[in-house]
Amino acid sequence: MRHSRSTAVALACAVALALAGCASGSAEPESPDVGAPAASSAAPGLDPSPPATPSDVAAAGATPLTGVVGTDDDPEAYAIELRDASGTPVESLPAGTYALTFADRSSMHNFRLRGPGVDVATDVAGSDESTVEVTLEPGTYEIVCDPHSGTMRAEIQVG
Ligand SMILES: [Cu+2]
Repeated sequence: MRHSRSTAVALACAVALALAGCASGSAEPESPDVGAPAASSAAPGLDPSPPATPSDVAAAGATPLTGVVGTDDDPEAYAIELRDASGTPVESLPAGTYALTFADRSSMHNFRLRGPGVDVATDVAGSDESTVEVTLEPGTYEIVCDPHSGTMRAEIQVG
């Protein structure tokens, strides 16, 4: 009994030493080379998806549009507009790719743009000032606030 137990302990130590020696032997030369690229490749892999998309879209040259609910003075006002880069409300647009930035600072309205190939919207609750890329095709699009679609609605003609 004693004999076999001490043999097992000795074996375990030998295995542990062998593993430790093996690990440190291979880790020393490889850890600087392998560790650095793994860390730096993980960061760019995570970065592009969440925040980079909106700003990259705007920087890519797509024509900017702003989807506004409420008014500049009162975010809860019953108004909805699609504005061009100069702030002018638009009712018609040439077909093309646009960077639509939401200006939804209302807790009871949302902004939805819907039409051929496009259906983007903010949440009713909370603010959303993010940017999405939309490609508008010839046809009729609508901007609408879902909870107040009877009054907060307008059509945009794309040609
Ligand atoms: Cu509304």
